[in-house]
Amino acid sequence: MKTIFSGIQPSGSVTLGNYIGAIKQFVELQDDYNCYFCIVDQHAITVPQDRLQLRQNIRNLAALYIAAGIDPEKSTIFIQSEVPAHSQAAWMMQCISYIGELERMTQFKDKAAGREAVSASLLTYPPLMAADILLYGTDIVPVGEDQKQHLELTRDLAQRFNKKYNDIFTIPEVRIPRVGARIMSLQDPTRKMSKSDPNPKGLIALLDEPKVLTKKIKSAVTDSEGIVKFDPANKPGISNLLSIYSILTGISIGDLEKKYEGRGYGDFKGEMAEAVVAALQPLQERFYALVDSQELDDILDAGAAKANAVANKMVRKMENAMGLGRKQRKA
Ligand code: ATP
Ligand code: LTN
Repeated sequence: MKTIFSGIQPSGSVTLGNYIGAIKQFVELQDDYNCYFCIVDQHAITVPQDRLQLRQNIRNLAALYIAAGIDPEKSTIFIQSEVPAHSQAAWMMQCISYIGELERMTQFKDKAAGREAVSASLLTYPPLMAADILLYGTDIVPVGEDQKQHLELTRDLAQRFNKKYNDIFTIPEVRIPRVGARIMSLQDPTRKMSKSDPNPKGLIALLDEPKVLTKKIKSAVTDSEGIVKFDPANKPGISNLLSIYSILTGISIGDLEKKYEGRGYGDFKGEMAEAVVAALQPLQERFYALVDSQELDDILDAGAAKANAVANKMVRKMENAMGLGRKQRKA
């Protein structure tokens, strides 16, 4: 069985973008692959976080993974900081990364822009991500479109290590969903929906209450034409809503266009809100039953134990290849 690894940062309320771009794929893939789904809390602290909020976000994300359909019997769910091999491997990956290539990452440029102080970790974030992936012999990494560049760098670093030291890493492939790879902000449909958006009106959180959710959809920015048509270049707002509506209901975009022919955006948004509420309701119920339970802790403990066992072996291989520490003796 091939191996899949992916991670999400506990950096805010998980959005519909995260669900459609990432989590939904995880659920679909778990029957056919050996899957690791990580809560990448060490990535989250590359920008300032409130400690209590971070703790809560970590737990929420773990419960959301499961509420959304990831089955802990099939997949390994764990918290990055509970598997020290990630930081050990990240250091080694940093040692073979060049500052120039890290500075070229668009996520670094975006996140560094406008900050008074830019942490060194914002720059060295991709080698940590490479470590996450390479530790498990990962074949495939399902992510949204925005992570493509990081995946290319991961492949470069893996090849560089293999060539320079020893051929120990599998070169991972990226897997981006055909539709919904880039869900846009409701307030600025030219920017991606992001869980750390300071304006909550731009995002739909998976845990938004029906009233809040309906209000956000009704106040989503569209255009003044009033025609429900999929045309991302000229009508980014309504096209984004059409994508979300279609993915959550399984109704094709063409059928939705027909359904709303001759009707205005008001009707469309009202019915779309009902559909989104209906799609999220069972997920929210499962979430609340799980988030404060001992069961969740047991799942995360088991996940960390399994991940530690696999990742520690790869760290030993990396250290051996680079000549760190002492030669291992047979007991
Ligand atoms: P942050 O705002 O803190 O950067 P984020 O919302 O961008 O967070 P990440 O934790 O960086 O989320 O990403 C988790 C996964 O969700 C990744 O696979 C990413 O590609 C995917 N993803 C994030 N935003 C979107 C989006 N708007 N559309 C589709 N996929 C997305
Ligand atoms: N950088 C990713 C989160 C992430 C990740 C990973 C995704 C960290 N490690 C390993 C896939 C595989 C992001 O910001 N979305």
